[in-house]
Amino acid sequence: MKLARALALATLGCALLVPVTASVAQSASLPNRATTTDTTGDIVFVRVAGDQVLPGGAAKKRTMGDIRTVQVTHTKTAIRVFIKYVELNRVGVDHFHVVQFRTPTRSYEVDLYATTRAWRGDPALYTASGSSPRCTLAWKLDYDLNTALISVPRSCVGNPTWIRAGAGMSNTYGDKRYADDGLTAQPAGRTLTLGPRLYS
Ligand SMILES: [Ca+2]
Repeated sequence: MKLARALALATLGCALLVPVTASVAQSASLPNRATTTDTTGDIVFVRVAGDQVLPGGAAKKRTMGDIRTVQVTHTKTAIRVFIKYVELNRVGVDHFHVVQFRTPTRSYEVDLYATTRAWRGDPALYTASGSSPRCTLAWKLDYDLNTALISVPRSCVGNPTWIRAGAGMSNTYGDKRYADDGLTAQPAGRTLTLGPRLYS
C-alpha cells in the first residue's frame, strides 16, 4: 500500500491552503465534532501519461468524487470521518478517499483505496514517515448514498487529547486524475486542509 499512498499524494499538485469556516458543534465546553460544507464544482485534474504528470485544470462539471460535506467526530474511542459526495460511482480505475489528521504529537494519513472489482475498498493507516501502525480500521463505502465513512480507533494513534482532520478524494478516469480537497475550494494539494481542533 505504500505505492498506493504515493499515488494518492502525487495526485494532489501544489497546495494553496486557506482557512476554512466550519460549523463546530459546541457540546459541554470543547467541541468534538465539526461539519464542513465544501464548495461543489471545485474538482481539479492533471493529465497522466505513463510516469509523466502533465498540467490539467478545473473540472467544474465533474460530479463524481466532488465532496459536498465532511463531518469529523472525535469520540472517546474513535476518530470518525464521514464524507458525502455529489456522486460516488463504481467508475474509473481507482479511487482514493484520503483522510489526514494531526494529533498534538504526530501526523497521520488514512488511504481508503477502491478499484475495479474491489469497490468495497481497503483502508490503511500511515504515519507521516510512511510507517503503517498495526490498527484495525472500520470503513464503509456506499455507492447508493454517495458516502464514505472511515473510523480510526484512538488507541491506534496514542489516544490524543485533540485532533485536527481533513479529507480529500482523488480518482483516475482515462488519462485524467481528478482531486478534491473537502475543506476548501482551492485546488487540492499534497497536504489537505485541516479543520478545527476536536476533543474526545
Ligand atoms: Ca468539492
